[in-house]
Amino acid sequence: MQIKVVANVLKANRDVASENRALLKELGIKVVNLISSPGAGKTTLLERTIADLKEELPLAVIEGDLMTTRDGERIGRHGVPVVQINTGGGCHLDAAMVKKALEELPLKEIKLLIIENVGNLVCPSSFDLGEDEKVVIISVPEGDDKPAKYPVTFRRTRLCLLNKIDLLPYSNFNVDNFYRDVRALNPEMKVLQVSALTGEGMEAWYNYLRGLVQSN
Ligand SMILES: Nc1nc2c(ncn2[C@@H]2O[C@H](COP(=O)(O)OP(=O)(O)OP(=O)(O)O)[C@@H](O)[C@H]2O)c(=O)[nH]1
Ligand SMILES: [Mg+2]
Repeated sequence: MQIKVVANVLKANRDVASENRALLKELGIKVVNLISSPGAGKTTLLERTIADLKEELPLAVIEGDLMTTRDGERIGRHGVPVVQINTGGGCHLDAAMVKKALEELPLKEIKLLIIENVGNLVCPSSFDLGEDEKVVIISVPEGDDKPAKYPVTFRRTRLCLLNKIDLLPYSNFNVDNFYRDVRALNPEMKVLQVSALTGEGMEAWYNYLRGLVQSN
């Protein structure tokens, strides 16, 4: 009985995600679902991305957070449309939350929507939101063993950003071990090394976003 209920929740979520996907496709909007542990740098990466790309790529952001509007306020200061979702304790966003948030965004004016999921490396990857791509961020201080220990998200994504590479000289993070474990889980995974703080490596991430927006 318990298993049936969970299955129904996931099926109901998939149905709403399909509606979101169809609407966004019709409008020609590409969608990225950003997933990471708390503090890996999702909002910092978004802030720099917006500052560097907003004139070139009209974009909007949906912010997911348990309780506060702090990340939404950080994004709002950059002058792009943003909707903050508070899950009230829930550990991930779901498609119905995103559907409601879409009603608040000027969809006809944007080409790219980036969704910052709730900081959590496990649950968010099980809930389709209607995105084109899930992107996972791991940061250097978390340790190089995280892909092997939290494998599910790495099997469901095609791009991993290794953030906070400015901290590599002060850390025992082993980049070779990290790549080995990522490739063992997902041989197709593309990895980009970035620092959202210093801007190092960010151009490759921007090229990825440009390519996504131009794709069919
Ligand atoms: N050194 C360094 N610090 C960074 C970098 N990116 C983010 N930070 C710092 O990491 C901390 C957390 O960054 P956030 O961007 O708030 O992380 P987040 O993933 O959005 O966090 P949650 O929304 O709570 O899950 C902040 O103090 C940032 O300044 C980076 O590339 N290098
Ligand atoms: Mg954040």
